[in-house]
Amino acid sequence: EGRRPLVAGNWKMNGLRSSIATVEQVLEGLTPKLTDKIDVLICPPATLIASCVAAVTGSAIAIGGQNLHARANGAFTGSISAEMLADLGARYVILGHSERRAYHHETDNGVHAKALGARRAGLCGIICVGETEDEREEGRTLDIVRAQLGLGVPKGATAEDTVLAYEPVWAIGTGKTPSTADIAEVHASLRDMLGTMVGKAEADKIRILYGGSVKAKNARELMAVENVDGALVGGASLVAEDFLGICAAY
Ligand code: G2H
Repeated sequence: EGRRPLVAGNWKMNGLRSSIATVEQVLEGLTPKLTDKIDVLICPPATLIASCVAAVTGSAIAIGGQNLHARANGAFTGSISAEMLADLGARYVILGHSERRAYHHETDNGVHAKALGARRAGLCGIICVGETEDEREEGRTLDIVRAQLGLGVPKGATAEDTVLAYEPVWAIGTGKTPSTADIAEVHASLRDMLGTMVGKAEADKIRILYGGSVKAKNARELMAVENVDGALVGGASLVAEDFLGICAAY
């Protein structure tokens, strides 16, 4: 398979200029032995992208955004385009995170448009999917995530422009995680669906991250699950020691 794992930190709406120190600590703590094996990404708030990029220049750490507007420019007060993120040196962008879906009414079609925007600007889009607690209890998990994938991921997606992240909504920031068997089932189903969309050869190259209460303590077990190609980390990415502990799962 040979998929290179990606450990991605999502700072959400956290971080002031003083938080650049966290990036520097992560940088210091990453050994070449580790960065030979994995890709490391930090997605700070947009206000810190430029200074984070400056802090990691020449290193193995990539910087990304947490959202974008699908259009390249225009009268969209308060919005930031893929081109603007790329111009700052961002290389990835998180798309369709459940918090954006819940609080900003993002739809699968909207995520699709944003993914096209990311591709247009040369960014890799990390497209998030995941079921709510009710949907899981109703046995609809696979239907939900496959529908989100089918509508959100654009035609012709490649491993260069697309990463998937499975984040069960009920596991986000709650300390709860699905069983490894449940994660394996969802990831296998997503990979299968990707295969029908982009062909098996490309689907086998696209990374599928797990996200939702990943901590240094559970990372080794979660990252060992088949078809789990890394982690999308929220809370535990805010403290360098915790984030490095997750990276060390590899
Ligand atoms: C899920 C995750 C990061 P946390 O949102 O995307 O957050 O690790 O805090 O559950």
